[in-house]
Amino acid sequence: MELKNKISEAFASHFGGEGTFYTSAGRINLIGEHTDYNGGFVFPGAIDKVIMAEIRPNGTEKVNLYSVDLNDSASFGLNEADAPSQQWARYIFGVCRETIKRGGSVKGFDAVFAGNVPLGAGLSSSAALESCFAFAINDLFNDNTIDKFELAKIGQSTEHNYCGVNCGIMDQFASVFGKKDCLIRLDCRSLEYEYFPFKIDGYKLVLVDSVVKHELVDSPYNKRRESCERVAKRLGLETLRDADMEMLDAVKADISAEDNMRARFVIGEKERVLGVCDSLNRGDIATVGRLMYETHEGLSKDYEVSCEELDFLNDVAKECGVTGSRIMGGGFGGCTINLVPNEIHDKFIETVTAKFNERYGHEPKIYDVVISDGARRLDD
Ligand code: GAF
Repeated sequence: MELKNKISEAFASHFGGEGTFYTSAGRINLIGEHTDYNGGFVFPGAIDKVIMAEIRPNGTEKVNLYSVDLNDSASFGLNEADAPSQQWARYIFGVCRETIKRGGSVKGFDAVFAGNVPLGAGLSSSAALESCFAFAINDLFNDNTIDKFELAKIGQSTEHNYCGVNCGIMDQFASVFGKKDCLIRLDCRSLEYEYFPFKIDGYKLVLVDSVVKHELVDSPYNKRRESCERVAKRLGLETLRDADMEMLDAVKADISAEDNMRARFVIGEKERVLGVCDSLNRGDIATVGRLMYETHEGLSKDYEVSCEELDFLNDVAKECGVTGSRIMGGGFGGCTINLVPNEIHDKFIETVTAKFNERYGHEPKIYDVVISDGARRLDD
């Protein structure tokens, strides 16, 4: 059944009547991994995998939620002490609390939501959920007076303060600012951004999900961030944004070999994002692809956020002649993102599915994705 109908039926049966529909999207990132919390550049876009919610103020101080996909309900008040026990509901509780902390208004509401962003695949289902509710709360209770930058920060602070993930701003920014057919080159230090039309004739963006579950809260993601912060501190910098290889070499003796490797990756990645943007402008897709493979290599060997399955997927992509392929998102599982020429698309999918199945005893999941709009109200 279509997502909207499914939600509408559940809303009528749980709460009666109807509310207003809001949606937001998961994201891909063409390049620029682990650079956001280092004040660097990223190059994400929202995709056609969404979270959708039907919401109606209920005139109380209580929020009542029903998740269609989990078939689970939660209710909570709006004070700090009212945090719900279920993790999925904490994302929404966090958005309410972070809005209130910023002086915004939140009143009680009833909501039903569902989605098709694959969970644990590194496509930021959590950012989609956060930005969907942040957008809705802004619209329903704040006359849209909270600007979009703040909406993204509300989602990010939710991750920090209610979900235990010390993430950067990329995912929430992409979900809030996402625009059809455009990637966003975002400077994560200044939050200046530019939309890049992204519709490369003759290529598709294909995600291959290793189905190795990606949960940042249980991964060493926060540790990677700490490594970068240690090196920046040793260099006397606020973040690694202004670091270069020469500076890094100069403090080599004072930092651990591991921290050195992490910083080396970040410094290289920062440049690769700019390289990809320039290459796209020139229509040089081969260079875009080469830089994506370089990123994979760095994420695997220096940043050490890959796993056997993701490296395998990357090798198969290379063998099949895929233009660019790499781990996408935080790593430790989830998807590779692949820039695939149309003429080898079907063959690549067939080959990667068969080879992965042969090696790991189960098929990967494949998603062709299209760059789409991010958070918004659905009016029709
Ligand atoms: C996760 C985080 F949430 C982002 O902020 C970003 O750091 C990404 O991993 C790695 O680039 O998606």
